[in-house]
Amino acid sequence: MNPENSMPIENPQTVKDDIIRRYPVKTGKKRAKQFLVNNPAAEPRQEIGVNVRTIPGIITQRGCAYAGCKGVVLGPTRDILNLTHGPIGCGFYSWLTRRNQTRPPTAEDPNFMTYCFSTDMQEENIIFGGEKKLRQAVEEAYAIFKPKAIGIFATCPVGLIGDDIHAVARDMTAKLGINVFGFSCEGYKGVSQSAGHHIANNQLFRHVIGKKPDAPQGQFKVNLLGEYNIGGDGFVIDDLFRRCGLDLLSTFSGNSSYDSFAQAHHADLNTVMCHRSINYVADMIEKKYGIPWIKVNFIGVGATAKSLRKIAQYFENDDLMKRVDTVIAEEEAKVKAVQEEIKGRCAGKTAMLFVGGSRAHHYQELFKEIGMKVLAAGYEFGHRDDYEGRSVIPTIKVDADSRTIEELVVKPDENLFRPRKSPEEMERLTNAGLDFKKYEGLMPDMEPETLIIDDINHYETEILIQKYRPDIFCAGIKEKYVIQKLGVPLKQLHSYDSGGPYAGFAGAVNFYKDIDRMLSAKALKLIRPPWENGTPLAAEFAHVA
Ligand code: CFM
Repeated sequence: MNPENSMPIENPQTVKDDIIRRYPVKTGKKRAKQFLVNNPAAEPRQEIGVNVRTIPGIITQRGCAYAGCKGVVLGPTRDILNLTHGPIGCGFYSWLTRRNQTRPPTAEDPNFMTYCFSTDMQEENIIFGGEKKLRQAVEEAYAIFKPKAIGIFATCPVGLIGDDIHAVARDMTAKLGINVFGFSCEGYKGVSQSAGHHIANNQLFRHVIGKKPDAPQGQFKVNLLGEYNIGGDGFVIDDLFRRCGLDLLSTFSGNSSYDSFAQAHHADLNTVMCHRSINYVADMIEKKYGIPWIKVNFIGVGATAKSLRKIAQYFENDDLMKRVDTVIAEEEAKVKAVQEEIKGRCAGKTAMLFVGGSRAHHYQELFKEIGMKVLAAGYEFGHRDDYEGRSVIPTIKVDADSRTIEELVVKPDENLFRPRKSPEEMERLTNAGLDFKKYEGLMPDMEPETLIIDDINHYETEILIQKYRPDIFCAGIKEKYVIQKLGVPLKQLHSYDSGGPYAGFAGAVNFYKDIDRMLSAKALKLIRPPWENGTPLAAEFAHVA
């Protein structure tokens, strides 16, 4: 029963069938592959259809490749001057809305994140070409800001008219003597922003990582990959690492700088937080420089403690392990009382999470810790490995859309390749339970009979809410007000609304409190959705033979 409205919860298979039945046949067939009733024990294991184009006409939650490249991966880097080559809207709408924070070490250090740089293409540039304007913009930006590096980001029209941003980047590198590189991240380049992550990361790997020869000081040198410092999450993790005695060389890309990327190859361990956006970089760094990687998660108290212990286990140092245990004990003591109190009010309440490519999984930890149940979840743009685990990677079919994304061929670097652990050490650590390169994905972590829906759309969201009336829905700004008008509170798990940080122990407390407050608020409960309030407008698809 759903305690809120005492309606019996429908059988999930019936919910799925009911949703699929309402689509035109072809659309229904496609959507059925992306829509599972979870059965983690199934043999053979369930396979989900993902990373395919959204059907035109459907209101998706997804973003574009440009958003994934310029906004997600390079957006949080403060001293690379990010120049959008395109009409002004692309630059404007990717300007700081993600709440990715940064802290330059001193007031003199550059921070370009508060600026929005664009070539502001006009019709004339579309017709006669925009390269001249791009050259001028790069020179002007250099003259004013004197950055170490400039990134040029292509938008859809740039790809369509064929401006060669890479040729401009090469010329400008030669002329200005700084690192200028381009990203062919036209919005249409892939089926979602996931393609843009890959384009961004390939270029960082090619043009920046490994460029700083001097090794920084430190005993336990790590990088954190796939943490973007939304709402200050990265600051919380930085603080935990510092107190444990870990030396964080580089975060990709929360609170990052050009030099931090350039020195990443000096680390002895890579830790991967958001698997979707960056797992291939961890693989490439391992191949080229010999640095192993492990999956971590700093969302949730249990997950944070486990991740810190995994890092300490890797370094096989008793002092480090003791320090980590002390930090965990101190922090857990502070969290427990809040957790228990809030659990008293939230236990048994229900949540749905439809977010990006990793948070729909990671945030389930926090809900579980206060006794809440997740009824349905899914990614906007996850790949099969994010749902089913990395063991399926060799079986993933490469289709025409993924073929447009370059796969770099990486070999061990002649001078810089240095395996951090011998094969015997790696084996010993693996046998002791340290899983290298392992991610099990979202599906095994969810209860049987929950719904797993990839690239959920507005229409399906509304039916889910009608049928289940969850106590809270987690998604983004595009969904927020539509869902709240149906009487259900929406927590933004992209920008966190005005809240956060939610990472680590301190972040968990913030999250529990925010959820508790949202579930206790009475206002939205007064709103009756259309189906409980007279006759809603109904429409049917015309089934054309
Ligand atoms: Fe990774 Fe992200 Fe996410 Fe992502 Fe994103 Fe984001 Fe996200 Mo919004 S990199 S996949 S492309 S954790 S911007 S910080 S919240 S959709 S779940």
